[in-house]
Amino acid sequence: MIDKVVIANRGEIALRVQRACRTLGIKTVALHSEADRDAKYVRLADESVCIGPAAAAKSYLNIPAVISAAEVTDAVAIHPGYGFLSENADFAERVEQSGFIFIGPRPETIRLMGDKISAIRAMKEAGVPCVPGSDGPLDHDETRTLAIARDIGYPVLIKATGGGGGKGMRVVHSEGALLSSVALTRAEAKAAFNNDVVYMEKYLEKPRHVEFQVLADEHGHAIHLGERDCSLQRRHQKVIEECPAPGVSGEMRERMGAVCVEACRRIGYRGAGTFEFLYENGRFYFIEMNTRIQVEHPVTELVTGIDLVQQQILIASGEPLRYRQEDIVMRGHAMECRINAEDPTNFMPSPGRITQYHQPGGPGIRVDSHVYNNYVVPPHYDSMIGKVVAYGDNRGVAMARLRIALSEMVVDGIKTNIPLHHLLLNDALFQAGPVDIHYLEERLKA
Ligand code: MV4
Repeated sequence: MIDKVVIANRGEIALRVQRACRTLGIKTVALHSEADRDAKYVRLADESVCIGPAAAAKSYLNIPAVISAAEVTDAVAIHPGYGFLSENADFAERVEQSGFIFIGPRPETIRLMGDKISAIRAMKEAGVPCVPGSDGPLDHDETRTLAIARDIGYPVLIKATGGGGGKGMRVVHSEGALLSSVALTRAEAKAAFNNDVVYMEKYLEKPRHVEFQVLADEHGHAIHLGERDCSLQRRHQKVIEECPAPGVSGEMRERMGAVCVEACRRIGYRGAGTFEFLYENGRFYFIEMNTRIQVEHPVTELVTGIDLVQQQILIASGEPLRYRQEDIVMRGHAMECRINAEDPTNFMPSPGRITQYHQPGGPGIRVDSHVYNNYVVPPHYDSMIGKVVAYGDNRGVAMARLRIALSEMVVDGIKTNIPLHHLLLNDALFQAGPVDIHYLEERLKA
């Protein structure tokens, strides 16, 4: 059994993982950079180790430093959180080679899913519906590339297999622009990811982003925990997420959930994972799989009542899943606002001292945040300082509670995106139901 976990992350997720460990009676080791030395969650941990200077490359991304910290504290397992080393297959491999448990999927699975082409191939073989496309890399035969695009039909999207977070993508509207666009995407991908392999998909013009949460153990059991809608995003940064996705019927959920569960079995998936789909005209198209716990996991926790981080740890301990699919009941609706330390008008980061902090509460409100009065938001990392999550019997109740919670919340001394959340929660179209992935940016332009 795991009795001590190293938390290889910072901020709200480090605190979230720490809470899950404590609930399970597991000791925690907080790793921190010099910039995070005084954070309260670091002091709350049973032990802490400074792993380097503020720059993430020298601390939270420093693999030897993380593994040494596990060695000196005699820990059993390492939880990577999200971001940083969470989807680094080489890291997972070195954790295991050093004799520790990586709380996540097998390194080979992370590698398989980290390469978009191999991920799509594996999913297609497992029966998951994918976007019509090149079914593999584009080669240097221009006639063939032109033929694939003609076959798919314009517009098409050129994507880098090593890409992510929206980098390394280009929409092509006509044949005349195709070959130069492929060459440009290739060159950019080579520069950004040192991998010039690109592929082609039909470009879906107004999809929603709907993702399915899964849990799988080492014993061949897998379950799904329904879906989330994360369409409200700006520059590939999600802003508001919700569970369930409005308009996805119980029948559709069961069908797509079963598809994801079967795919987990086929690839021998282990741990928590997310299947990302584009959802357009009632159809799902797989685009990517995330092999980590995600920022927006609390909305699923509120609707299913299951602690996903605890489940990750139990699975990593080798335990069989305690839930069967029929035990998973989705009840009510949850919505999450990501609170960022940023200027709400120009989205510039706004680090600095929080001179006054007041956290909202009341029925159905959950706040996941590591900040407090006089906390200094460091300038070195992502600007998210926490999440306000609301639960209610239905979407309207959840949204009303979220609106009230945000109006109670006080974060003085820095700028935050709370005004943007008020705008969105009061937006008639978003209130009325689902919006597509372009809605927020179009709304901001208007
Ligand atoms: C797409 C697409 C339309 N058609 N693929 C963006 C990042 C990466 N996760 C995949 N992305 C997209 N792939 C096809 N075939 C549109 C996007 C996309 C997007 C997807 C999810 C959430 C937000 C997005 C914003 C812009 C574009």
